[in-house]
Amino acid sequence: MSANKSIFDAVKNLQEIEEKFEMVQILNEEGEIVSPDLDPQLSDEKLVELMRRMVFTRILDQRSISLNRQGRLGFYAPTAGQEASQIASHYALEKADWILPGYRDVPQIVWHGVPLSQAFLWSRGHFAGGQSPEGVNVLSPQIIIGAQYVQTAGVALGLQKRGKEAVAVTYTGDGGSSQGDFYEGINFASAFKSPAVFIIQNNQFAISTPRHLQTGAKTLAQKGIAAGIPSIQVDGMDPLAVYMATKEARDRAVRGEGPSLIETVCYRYGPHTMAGDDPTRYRTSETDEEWGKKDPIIRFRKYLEAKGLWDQSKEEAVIEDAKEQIKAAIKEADSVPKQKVTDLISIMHDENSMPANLKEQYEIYAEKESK
Ligand SMILES: Cc1ncc(C[n+]2csc(CCOP(=O)(O)OP(=O)(O)O)c2C)c(N)n1
Ligand SMILES: [Mg+2]
Repeated sequence: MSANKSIFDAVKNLQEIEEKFEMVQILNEEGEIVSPDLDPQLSDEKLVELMRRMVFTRILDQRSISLNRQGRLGFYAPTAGQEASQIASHYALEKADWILPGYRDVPQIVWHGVPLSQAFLWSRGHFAGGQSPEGVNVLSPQIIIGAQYVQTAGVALGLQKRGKEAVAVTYTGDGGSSQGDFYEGINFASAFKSPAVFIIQNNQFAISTPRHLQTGAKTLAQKGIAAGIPSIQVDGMDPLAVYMATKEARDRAVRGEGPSLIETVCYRYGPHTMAGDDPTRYRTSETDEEWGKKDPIIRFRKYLEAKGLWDQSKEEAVIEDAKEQIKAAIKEADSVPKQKVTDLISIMHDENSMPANLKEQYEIYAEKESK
């Protein structure tokens, strides 16, 4: 026996854990159910509604890109390719749940009740875009990578202390799962057994950094294990797998069994944001094509068509409706008065509580703006 051979085989220990993280799939690329035992058995009506939301969201992405190019939107992070990860996970939630999104997660907050016009104002950096209507449990999309994971631990703890039957759900990316905030958030929520659902949308890139350079971990899901959190990796292009995983995680959280972590393996078809990155510099058209074949909408369409639940005319009606709603929402966003410098101060402080230096500036701008 060699002198430096340890009695405990730590390498084998790691391998055994990593091997357990197989990617769970329910609906394959051909639109066939491959894991009938895991099928969430959604009613026909619910299946159709899920498809409607995914198609609507794809159109919202296309229109947002073109509005951005026309200079009618500000910051925009494209979502095409991530509809199953975003919409099917949101579909497993209830109105009482809290969503803590990242900058790419605008579709989920829109389906949770944030008016589209307000999402557009958020894109423009207008403060009104960050003010969720009463009863819509959504925080403003986070720009600081991973910060929403810490906030989620706090919101979940708050729900727990108030005895609410609701969970806090958050999203980050493959890149976000390398942040300190990510680990702090999942650890804290697990230590307190708080009702949180942590979702990592692994879309393969953090801007131009590929997944394989991101971490030494074989899966991102396994990162939850160190925090003592039930964790799963699912096919993030499969709406049924994402729905099932999120529903189970939510059920567990409201039963008082603590947080869960879900890695959705997916792909963003577009650029990182509309601020000018060029994906052709860090990935190939072959990779794009390979992922295009896994498309969540194509496979769900096949599945629903085979069941006689979907056809071209239904899809066209959704597309028309989406275009109309988007048109009306951008018009509404345009009608909101432009924000003023004084707004930026007065939404933080009332006149009596303003620090003296801010009050001075407030008065200077109030004077200018009155002209
Ligand atoms: C703390 C912090 N560091 C760096 C950035 C700059 N940044 C913006 S997006 C991004 C990549 C994030 O990638 P990922 O988490 O995979 O999410 P994705 O954009 O792919 O959805 C980085 C590094 C930031 N916003 N915040
Ligand atoms: Mg990413």
